[in-house]
Amino acid sequence: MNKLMTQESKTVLSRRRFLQGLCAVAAVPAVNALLPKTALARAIEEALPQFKYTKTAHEGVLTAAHWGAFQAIVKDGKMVDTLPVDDDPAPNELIKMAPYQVHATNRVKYPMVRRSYLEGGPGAGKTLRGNDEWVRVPWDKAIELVAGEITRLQETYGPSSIYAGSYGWKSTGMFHNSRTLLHRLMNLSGGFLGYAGDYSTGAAQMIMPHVMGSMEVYEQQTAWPVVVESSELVVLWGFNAMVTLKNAWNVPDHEGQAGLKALKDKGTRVITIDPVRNETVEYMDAEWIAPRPYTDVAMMMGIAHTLLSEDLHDKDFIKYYTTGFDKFQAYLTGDADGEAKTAEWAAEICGIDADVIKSLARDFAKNRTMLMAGWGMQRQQHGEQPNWMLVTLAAMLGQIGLPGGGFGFSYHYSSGGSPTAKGGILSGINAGTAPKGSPSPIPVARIAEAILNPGKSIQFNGRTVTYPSIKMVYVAGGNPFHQHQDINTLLQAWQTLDTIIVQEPYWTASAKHADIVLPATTSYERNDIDMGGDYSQRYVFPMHKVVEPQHESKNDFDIYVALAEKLGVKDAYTEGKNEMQWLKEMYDGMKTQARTNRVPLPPFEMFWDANDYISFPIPEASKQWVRHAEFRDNPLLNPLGTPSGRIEIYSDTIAKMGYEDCAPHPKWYAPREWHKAEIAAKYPLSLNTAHPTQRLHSQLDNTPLREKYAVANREAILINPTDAKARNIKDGDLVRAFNDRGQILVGAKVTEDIRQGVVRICEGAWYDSATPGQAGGLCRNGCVNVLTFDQGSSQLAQGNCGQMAQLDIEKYQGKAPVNLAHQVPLNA
Ligand SMILES: Nc1nc2c(c(=O)[nH]1)N[C@H]1C(S)=C(S)[C@@H](COP(=O)(O)OP(=O)(O)OC[C@H]3O[C@@H](n4cnc5c(=O)[nH]c(N)nc54)[C@H](O)[C@@H]3O)O[C@H]1N2
Ligand SMILES: Nc1nc2c(c(=O)[nH]1)N[C@H]1C(S)=C(S)[C@@H](COP(=O)(O)OP(=O)(O)OC[C@H]3O[C@@H](n4cnc5c(=O)[nH]c(N)nc54)[C@H](O)[C@@H]3O)O[C@H]1N2
Ligand SMILES: [Mo]
Repeated sequence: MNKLMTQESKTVLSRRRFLQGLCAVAAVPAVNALLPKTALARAIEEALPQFKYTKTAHEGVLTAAHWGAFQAIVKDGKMVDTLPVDDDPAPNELIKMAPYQVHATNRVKYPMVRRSYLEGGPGAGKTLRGNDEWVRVPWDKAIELVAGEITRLQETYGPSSIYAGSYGWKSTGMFHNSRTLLHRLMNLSGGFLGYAGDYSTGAAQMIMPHVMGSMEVYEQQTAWPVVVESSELVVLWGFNAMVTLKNAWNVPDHEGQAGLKALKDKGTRVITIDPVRNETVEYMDAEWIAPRPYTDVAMMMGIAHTLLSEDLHDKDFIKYYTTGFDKFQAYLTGDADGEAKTAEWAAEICGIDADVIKSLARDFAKNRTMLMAGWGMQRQQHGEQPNWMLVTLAAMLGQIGLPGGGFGFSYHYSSGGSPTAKGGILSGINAGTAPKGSPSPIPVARIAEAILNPGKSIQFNGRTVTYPSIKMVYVAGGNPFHQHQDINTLLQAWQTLDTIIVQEPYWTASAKHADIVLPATTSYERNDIDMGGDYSQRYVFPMHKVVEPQHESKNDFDIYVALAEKLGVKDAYTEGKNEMQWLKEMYDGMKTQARTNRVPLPPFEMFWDANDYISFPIPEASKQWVRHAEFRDNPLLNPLGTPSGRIEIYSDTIAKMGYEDCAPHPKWYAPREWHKAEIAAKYPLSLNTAHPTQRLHSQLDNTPLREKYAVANREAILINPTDAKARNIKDGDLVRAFNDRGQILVGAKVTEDIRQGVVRICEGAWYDSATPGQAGGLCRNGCVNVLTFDQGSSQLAQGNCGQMAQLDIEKYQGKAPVNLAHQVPLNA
């Protein structure tokens, strides 16, 4: 069904098959009862072309995860192996870790309560968090404690005292969505304090609507086939898709890797701009340009200045499709502030020769150029600017809306650019409606500051946000002790709260710092359903329960149902439906949409029993889709969602906000920590905290894949040979990395693949302090957020600055301490 078809022949075909489909449907009960799964799946595929019969599909149980869809092989009640589905173009080795996820030795086995809390109630022994004893309690007792505390706080302080935002990457599945299910419970029981934005694109998603009228980071990109066909030069700016495409928010379709491969096979010129010679540079055999970290905006300005001074910019495009270029131009030339942002000026800042900057400008202008950017460089102070400046650069090149030109901010994420299918879309369970009087959300990455500063007001995208007095944090499906910056401050914030509840499959650092830990199942212990391909919406995968819930763990849903019952809202919570009834309802809604699109699907029971999946057809038009082509064709009929309807290179809206840290046009701001700041005298190295290859953040750190990346049983640190030599550090050495905020142990990987003066430590290593419960302790596993600072990107976006910090390193001299990151606490 993936063959190229004309629109007409497809309609005819699907109509014919639809009739056959009806016959199959009529025979459901008989077929279901009589045929083994293989035969059933084959019979459905014959009748309904959107149903996928895969050869390997029947050896195990079909399920799916952030790492891909796979067959789980079960022996004696245990998951022992996995096989990728047939048409995954880039199967991910992470699926091999599923058995270790289920049977991990550090699963939370029973509901557990911190001893002081159990004995003294909310707030008792709060500074012992992270270093107290644990007591096992029966489920009834745990539910009673949690429900009782929700009631007490609602009655005493109201919903703003309960932070139940619970940001995080949980597991895939439209139903067992730990976060949405938590919000649903809290909305039914009085409301809660939630969050705005996210850690991924905190700065970009706030600035882009002012500039482009849409977020750009989570929207469909010009289709990969168009890029392969039309782009003459592809620039990967802070972009490492060969790593970041491994996993996706829904089940990945891995079409992005197929796109990169096609580009490589064609021999298209690819340039990567990144302080690290990353896996994508290697794979694409790309030209590697390594600027100093956090200086990309200056480098882009140098390119823009060259375009302007050599008259290479597209004046018509600027005139018809943008607004405010004149004001930016005055800044660029120095008319406005006396400093021309020339290539020489940029070279001084970013450490790339002015000649290279100039030739980039000429090459960009000469070719059909696609600027693809990742998100690492916007997870920085003034992280709004790289995206705004890259759009400005693309506007000057005048190729936005042309096939293979312009910019793209999501080719590295969940396969943006994978052509969109025509079928049906699953909607997940919803959070319900926030009751009247619910507090307005806080920017997600301001959580520690909010806890420590009740009553403080901050600016956020033109609004004032006042932090309420937070008494309780409820986490389900996220890991704050990895995700958040400046862990030592987070620890101090945590130790002021009345109550912390963590619902988790594992004894993560977040669980270890809680009061009540509720054991959650993994997604392999329950039934669910999800889409495959965040952008393509191409697949529907069943996620069959592979093994029974381990130990005393319960599904998030069932935990909330028990709480809902205690809180008197059970019927509203469940709507009278159980797991399979919810799944059927979701499937049926999707099936109705598909039928409208003339794509017939089997009934739910058949889909479920056949152990196979749905693959929707991709219309030809999707493969030719060009982002912003409609705007380019007719900007009056198809204006952007900005106030002017055009690309805003100068924004009146932002001007009115009057923020000194976010000007109304793209601007270079020297960050508070970088190689030229005063702090660099003490801490000369600049930090890069990219996303890990063999993990999803902190997930899977407790699996054998660890052996592939850990050095001396710690998170690895990439060090340039010059920096290593100056400190007498050799490959494989244990290294202490430190600054005024904290210290961590890491293992040295000395390599030319990183620019001198820069070190890389991936995010996601589990925090394990040598002085548990006390700020400042050495993290024995190498959690990089011990070193980062906790500040908003600017008053506009308040995004996190996780990809920026100065530090130093030294060879670790003492006896290597035992790494307890993946151990369960005593008594647990
Ligand atoms: N310095 C620095 N910091 C960063 C970043 C960076 O680049 N640099 N990146 C940031 C980004 S982009 C992100 S998205 C965040 C990610 O931060 P998180 O989303 O917090 O990271 P995960 O490790 O995915 O945490 C998910 C947790 O949910 C648990 N979990 C999984 N499935 C379930 C379930 O079904 N139920 C329950 N109850 N729990 C479940 C997992 O065991 C795990 O502990 O980190 C951010 N932090
Ligand atoms: N394998 C894997 N895949 C993932 C994830 C994961 O944890 N593991 N996480 C998922 C999530 S939640 C997200 S948000 C995305 C993250 O996607 P991204 O944010 O794009 O990923 P990062 O690895 O943080 O950064 C990408 C590249 O930016 C570079 N970079 C960092 N700072 C700078 C800088 O100052 N200048 C320049 N030019 N380059 C810089 C890094 O060296 C890196 O190669 O990935 C998703 N995919
Ligand atoms: Mo993210």
